[in-house]
Amino acid sequence: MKITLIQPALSSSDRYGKHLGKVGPTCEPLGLAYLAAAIRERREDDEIEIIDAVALKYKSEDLKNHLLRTKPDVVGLGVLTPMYLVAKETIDMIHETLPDCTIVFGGPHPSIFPEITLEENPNVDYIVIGEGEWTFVELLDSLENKCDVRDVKGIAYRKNGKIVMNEARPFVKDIDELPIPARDLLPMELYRPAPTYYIEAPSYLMLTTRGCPFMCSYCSKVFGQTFRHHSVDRILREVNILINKYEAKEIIFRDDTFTINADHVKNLCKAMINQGIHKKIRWTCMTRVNLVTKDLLEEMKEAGCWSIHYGVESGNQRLLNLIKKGITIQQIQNAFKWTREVGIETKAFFMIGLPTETPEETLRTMEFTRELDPDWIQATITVPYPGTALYNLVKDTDTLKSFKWEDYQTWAGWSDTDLIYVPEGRDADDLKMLQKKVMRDFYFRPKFILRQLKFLKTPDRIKAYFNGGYALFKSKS
Ligand code: B12
Ligand code: SF4
Repeated sequence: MKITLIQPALSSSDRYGKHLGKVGPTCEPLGLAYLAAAIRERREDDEIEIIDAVALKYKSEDLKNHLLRTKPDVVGLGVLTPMYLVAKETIDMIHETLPDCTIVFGGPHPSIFPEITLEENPNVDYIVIGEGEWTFVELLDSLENKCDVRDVKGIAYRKNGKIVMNEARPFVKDIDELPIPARDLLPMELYRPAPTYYIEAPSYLMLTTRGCPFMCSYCSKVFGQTFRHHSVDRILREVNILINKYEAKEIIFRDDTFTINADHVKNLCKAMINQGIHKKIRWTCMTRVNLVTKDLLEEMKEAGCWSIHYGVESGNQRLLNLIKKGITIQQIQNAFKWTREVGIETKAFFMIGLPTETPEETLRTMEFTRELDPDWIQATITVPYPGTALYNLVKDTDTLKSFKWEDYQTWAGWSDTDLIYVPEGRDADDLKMLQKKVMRDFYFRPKFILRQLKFLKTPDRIKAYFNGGYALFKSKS
């Protein structure tokens, strides 16, 4: 069979606005590369391609011409909430262009709303819910053999005009059984992360874990509560492919919570050092402030970790408790202090406009960004993504302003989209202004500028800093 996997074309400027969009990330759709690898392993005769319409800057017409040339039997689209509208338009175009092609939707958005998505998209044939590798392979087997799909766990579809939800598929227990993502099908030379994630390109994404046991109320978890990690051997095999085949200078471990299992991370660090990997690449990761200790950080530093992104979210303990973040202000302060002491850069994610957040609490968060003094911050506006506890809490109230999924953007302050969610008593324009102010007040400090001068080494970074600074400057406060 001929299978084409597509990442729909939602560009960086669609998401971050005209100015900030210039430094927005263009990242590998790893989900599609995982699927392609699984198909290759189990269905050797298939022809598979991935079209990353974002990286390739494909317009609808380009995609149409491409599909007319290649004529796939099955097209699969991976869909996050903000790309839903673009994905919808794309499938209608595909159906018009290739009426016999089977169309499959997967990824976070259709996994959260399988029934509604089928109702709203008569041209979608199947929805794959959750982890897609084995589900998609089994679905393809059934389609090719013209069997009934009722035994394929984890799909939703229409039968005799009615929507059928098959039995759910359990998460993959041993994630080492998943083949290494087929990056050779991606335009790897086109990917650039956001400036705060790398010093020197090429810098590529990699995942070493799936699942997160924490309960943050704003988080939509694709991979469930059960934490699973790859073995050290499997991780290093993939790292070596990135270094040797794709000439990676850096790796971004984009796991939700990289350090959940400290012993495993220590073993990984030791193996990186033993194999000399720490001399070939730098790496960065994301984790929680309650999941680091100074000795763990020391080992990470030695193994090549140059920066860590922490989810801080707020400078107010009341709000941290409310969103079930499960961390304390003291833990935040400790983690940033230790990380700085061992010589790893710190980056802090903050959220503006949390439920019930007062103007004074927003200001307190702004002060906290400076007191904590990380190397970088990112302040986004709270968006209740479907499938989260926060969404369920607000969906029937008038604080949720819209179900236009394309507006579910956390960068509304920059992109001029309307705010999706405005906590009671707060003003949308005020929140948008505050998002810009938090960032500008942080970045336009002499201390920040002087500290960052040391990184202005490559044309890439000079351009990124210039565009980032310009975007911050241009935004009206
Ligand atoms: C890397 C990443 C990014 C990257 C790249 C995104 C991309 N296109 O892949 C960047 C930085 C660009 C990004 C941006 C955003 N992201 Co993001 N991101 C992630 C992260 C950390 C990893 C994604 C990943 O590679 N996962 C690993 C692969 C294996 O999983 P997967 O992509 O989900 O694919 C599996 C299944 O979903 C399924 N599947 C996926 N596609 C398809 C297609 C078919 C046909 C089939 C059958 C199956 C299938 O099978 C795959 C294999 O099991 C996830 C968190 C996470 N743990 O997944 C958040 C996550 C996907 N992001 C999220 C969000 C909210 C955003 C933003 C909206 C944030 C913002 N600031 O505005 C933007 C939107 C970007 C956009 N284009 O619309 C949410 C999605 C929520 C939602 N309802 O859609 C997540 C889940 C984070 C979270 N916990 O809340 N993100
Ligand atoms: S925000 Fe991070 S720590 Fe919290 S539940 Fe989501 S993945 Fe887990």
